[in-house]
Amino acid sequence: MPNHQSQDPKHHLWWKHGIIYQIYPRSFQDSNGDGIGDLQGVIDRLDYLNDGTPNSLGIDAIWFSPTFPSPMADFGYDVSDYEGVHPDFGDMAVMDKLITEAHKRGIRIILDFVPNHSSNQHPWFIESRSSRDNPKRDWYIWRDPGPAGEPPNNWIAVFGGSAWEWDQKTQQYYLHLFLKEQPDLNWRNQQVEHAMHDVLRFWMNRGVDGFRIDVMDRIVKDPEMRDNPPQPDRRWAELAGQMALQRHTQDQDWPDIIDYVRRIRTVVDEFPERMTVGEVFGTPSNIVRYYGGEKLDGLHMGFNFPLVRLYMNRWTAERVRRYVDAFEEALPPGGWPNWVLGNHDVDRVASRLGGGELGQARARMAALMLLTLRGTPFIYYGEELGMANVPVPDDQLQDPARLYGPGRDPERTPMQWTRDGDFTTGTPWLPYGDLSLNVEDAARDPMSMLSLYKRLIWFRRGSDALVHGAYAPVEGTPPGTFVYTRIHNDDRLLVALNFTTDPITIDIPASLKLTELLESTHVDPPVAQQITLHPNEGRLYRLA
Ligand code: ISL
Ligand code: CA
Repeated sequence: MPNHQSQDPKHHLWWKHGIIYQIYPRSFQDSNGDGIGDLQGVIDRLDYLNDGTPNSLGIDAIWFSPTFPSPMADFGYDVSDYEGVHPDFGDMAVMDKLITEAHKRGIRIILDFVPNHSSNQHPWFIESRSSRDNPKRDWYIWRDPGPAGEPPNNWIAVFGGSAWEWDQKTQQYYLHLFLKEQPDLNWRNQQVEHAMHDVLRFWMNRGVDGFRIDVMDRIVKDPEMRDNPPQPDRRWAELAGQMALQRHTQDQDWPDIIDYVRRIRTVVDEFPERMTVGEVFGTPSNIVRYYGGEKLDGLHMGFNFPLVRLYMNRWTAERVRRYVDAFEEALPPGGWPNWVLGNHDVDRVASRLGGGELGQARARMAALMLLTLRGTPFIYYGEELGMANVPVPDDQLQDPARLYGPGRDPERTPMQWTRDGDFTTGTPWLPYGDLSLNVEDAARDPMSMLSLYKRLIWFRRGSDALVHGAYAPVEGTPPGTFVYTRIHNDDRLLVALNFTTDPITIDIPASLKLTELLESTHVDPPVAQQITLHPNEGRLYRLA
């Protein structure tokens, strides 16, 4: 049976039918006035996320960006103890309480597993760098310099400069594909692999339901450490800076990564109903390699990122439909899709799509699409409010990744709960955005982004068509529109999206009889077979 067809609901575990909400822990809720969000703060806000009623958002799982002890060189993506909790966020007792309290509400907990690199303050690295014959030397990637003292190869760190750092004491370079404070672990050493597997078991034993896996695509590299070839297409360099001067044939997506992924999966499968979603990039066919092919014995899902890369002019119906169809086609049979509009590394969707009113209108339509496509939706905290990038004054910028402009702080600002913010009683670690956008007011306004998200989420939760149903694009609709059906037995829905800034009239084929307008990102229009979509409007219809 082709992939985009209806799926048997029996095979639907929580991570397939559920909606996953990403929390950047520093920015969701502070409970002790130090201006930094923490886990107790999240516990205090769990009812907002899901109290079992449509007054709440209605999500099924939370993915936390890293919560582990860390010197915070990369705000937690530099882990110095994989089996602890950073004191800024709480302690193990609060983590346990969070897991319990979340589970009481039917919310699953997904932690961020950072396997590619640790912090340079991790005891493993401190040992490894202490001498060349230390037993942990080979836990990281050390190489001799070239003949003139130069780095072993031409690899570039994602955050700029050579990926190799010279160690004066032991007279070798170590590899860091990110900051020099983030040395790459050597997964080709079995002790490392086993130690990292034990990290997964440690958290699953505490009740954690799954892992978002950081930089999944780079945990092993070319064992011969050969140079990356140059990227001949210079246009890429303008888009993405230094990294794009090379083709990452040797330090990304190395062919035997899948073996390591499969072994991670085997460990995760020791526990019932656990889930992995990995950070991978590139074409649909590259992403689906990480699902493990026909056997689906790799990741449960690889992030499907094309929508997070869409800016302003690239937001077209034709392009988005192409992405959707390409991913559906590339998935192995039974492979489950997923959709992402934003995360802690990219501009907020409302800003990317144009900012201001245009950005809001497009973000509303994007939300309707996100929550009606086939596959698991990921929501980045604040997206449900329509939060935009927040301009952060230069002297308050925190993100070390500042190669291209302000870095990632503008999309990491505190959640806006009320007109006063109410994220903290102290000074927030990053400034608030425009506080006229806040949960308290938005919850009272049926036209707000938040109310739209809540309605769509709760509708989706009760809809077999949206959760399990087949996806089929409707052909022959006017340029600038993307229309598709979601059908499961007699639950039949149609989604119509207008990506342009003009009204567009669509003649819906007579075989698809519209009976009821269920949702609009604009205002309620009358029901007819011929529908005129307002600029940037998306609609959801019931079919006869
Ligand atoms: O290399 C890239 C694309 O090919 C980058 O997009 C890179 O993989 C991405 O930035 C990785 O992000 C993740 O790991 C980083 C961390 O700073 C990010 O926040 C995290 O999402 C290092 O751990
Ligand atoms: Ca705090």
